[in-house]
Amino acid sequence: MEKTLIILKPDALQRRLLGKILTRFEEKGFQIIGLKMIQISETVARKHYAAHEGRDFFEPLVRYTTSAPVVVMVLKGKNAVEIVRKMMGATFGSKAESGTIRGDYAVSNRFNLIHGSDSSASAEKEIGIFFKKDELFEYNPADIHWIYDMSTGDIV
Ligand code: FUP
Repeated sequence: MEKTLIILKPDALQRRLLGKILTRFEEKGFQIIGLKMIQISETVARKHYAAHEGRDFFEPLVRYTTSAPVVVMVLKGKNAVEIVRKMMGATFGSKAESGTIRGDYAVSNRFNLIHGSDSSASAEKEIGIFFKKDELFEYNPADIHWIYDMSTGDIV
């Protein structure tokens, strides 16, 4: 099972889209193991987006990310990183396919509603930035045997 870090960005909260987006992940079958509302500090935003430092969009991106509260969460599931990225759609709202979160709810190339880790290694790093150990929960979802076929010993 893989973990991934999601940020429902300031526009998602301001536009009252939190419930709709969260529902997609719940209905898909992911397990929520951490969830909270925070306002991201400038220091944390710069650290989280360090890979983009020096790009022309970096400063506006930091301003956007820190401009209002966000919801951060950790999802768990088989291939969670790749599946969540597919559900999010392309980076630019204007390019994202219909049926994806950005494709259905965003037109902007910056205000694109959601962040999802782009690899398992980034997920581990990002989860460490946003969550303390005691804010993440280990529990057995009641329906896990109907989400995956686990009868063979594998998760299928
Ligand atoms: P993604 O992984 O899809 O969130 O996209 P990136 O890591 O490439 O970019 C991070 C954020 O920077 C995007 F969510 C939006 C913003 N961005 C811009 O504002 N302008 C750009 O040209 C590219 C990205």
